[in-house]
Amino acid sequence: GYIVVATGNAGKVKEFAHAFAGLGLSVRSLKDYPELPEPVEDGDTFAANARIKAGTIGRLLGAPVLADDSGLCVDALGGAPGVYSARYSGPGATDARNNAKLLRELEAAGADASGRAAAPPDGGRLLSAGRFVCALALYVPERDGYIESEGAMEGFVLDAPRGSGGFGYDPLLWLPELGRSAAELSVEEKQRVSHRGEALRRLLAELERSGIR
Ligand code: ITT
Ligand code: NA
Repeated sequence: GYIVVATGNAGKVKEFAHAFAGLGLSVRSLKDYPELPEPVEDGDTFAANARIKAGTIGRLLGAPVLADDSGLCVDALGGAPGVYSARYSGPGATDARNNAKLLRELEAAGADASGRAAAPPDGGRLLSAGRFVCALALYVPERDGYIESEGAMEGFVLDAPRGSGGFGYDPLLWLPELGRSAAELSVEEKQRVSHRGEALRRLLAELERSGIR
């Protein structure tokens, strides 16, 4: 069997493919449905955007569809980039440009979280506490409604990228308890501790309770 995830983000697809493989499901993403329109993410919250993406695609397909809206919330920037994480550096945004913009903004703000947690032993400064947040929405056609969950992963934004795994802002989020950045985790390790892994475990528990599968 397979599950449709209403995402065009290859980093998310890789993580969901890994997680659902354990349940014997493969993942179909928006790349597999080039005829479908891109959902318009105009919600104010991660949860609202996840519902928009799952509902738009789910109603068009008349099938259950999962969506993920996520981002990085940085304390020294009042929670930015938040729901604007993917588009932080403007039109033509890329992970590299978004990361560069984040470092510029934190430098401009004079952000400094030194001493708040153990920094990388081989150098690198902590600029601010922050967290990844992930909202999941599963569109359920029988109810024209949703099953929803959320997860978070706390860390500190570094003054320079570290690691080559993951995607997005992973190279900039330092996880003091693990002594690594999020980009220095394997897919398995990230799943165990990440906002997405937590949200997915909560969604599966919620599904179990609802008696849907
Ligand atoms: P879809 O809407 O098609 O799923 P998107 O990339 O536009 O793809 P979002 O609107 O949810 O998705 O934006 C999420 C952004 O937040 C993403 O582009 C990353 O920059 C960041 N992000 C989310 N989860 C992340 C993670 O696990 N690691 C690093 N960055 C993450
Ligand atoms: Na979004």
